[in-house]
Amino acid sequence: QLLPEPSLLTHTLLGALSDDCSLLDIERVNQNVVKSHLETCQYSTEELKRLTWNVYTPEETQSFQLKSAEWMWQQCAMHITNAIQYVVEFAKRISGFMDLCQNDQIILLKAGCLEVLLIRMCRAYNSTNNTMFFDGKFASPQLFKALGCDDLVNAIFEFAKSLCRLQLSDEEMALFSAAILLSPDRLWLTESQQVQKLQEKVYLALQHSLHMGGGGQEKLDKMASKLPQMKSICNLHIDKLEFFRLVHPETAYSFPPLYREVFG
Ligand code: CLR
Repeated sequence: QLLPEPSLLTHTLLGALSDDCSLLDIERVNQNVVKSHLETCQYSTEELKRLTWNVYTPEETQSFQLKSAEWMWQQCAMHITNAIQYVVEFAKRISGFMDLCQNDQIILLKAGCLEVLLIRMCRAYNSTNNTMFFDGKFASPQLFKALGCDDLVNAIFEFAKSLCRLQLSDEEMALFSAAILLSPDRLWLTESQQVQKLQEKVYLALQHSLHMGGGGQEKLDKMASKLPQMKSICNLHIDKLEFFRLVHPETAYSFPPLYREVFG
């Protein structure tokens, strides 16, 4: 046999590439990131599975549609803020994150937390009926009509659907989230070198995990191809929030402080 098995080749490459990142290191990074994800993902897979058929009735959906934009934004901002707190906790548990200077920790979280939420979201999305877990039950995109941003909501649901098709495991989601959070190219980072080192380790762990689980490079490419879509959803969210702030300054002012800080 001329070519070694992919996993062997990966071993050889990893062994040859870095003395400071052995397979043992990679395994340690993997375990730390996956554990952090599972401890902070807000809803367990079992819990979500158990609730799959808990869908809002047409009457309930309509009552949400009849709410004011202010009320609906307030509710969504509250749920998103709550979810962000779990993402912050996830970041804190990633080895090395807390060793970064506080300035960089904040920059990474501000820039990456919505992207992490978008990845986590596919756990809370049911593609068989196009619904998303929201406040205890599964909601269709129409339920969010009162927000007045159908394009954003539809883009979010579309993204969830397309990410779901990749059928990421919790391990893959965990490593993907950590790799995105630890992006060394975020603006205003002071120690981007250090961030890059952390990201490299997580990336190697993700690569390693994908090669073990089969699919390998193809799946990694598909994951990477989702990044532009995530960026555009983040930008659209900022646009919508800005517009809402113009029309309803008092309501926007009463959004949770964490939400305002992250997206302000
Ligand atoms: C994402 C995964 C988190 C838990 C969570 C909390 C809030 C949810 C979010 C998930 C998915 C998207 C969501 C959001 C609340 C409002 C938002 C349902 C499940 C919808 C799409 C409306 C967008 C509103 C804009 C104003 C941003 O672990």
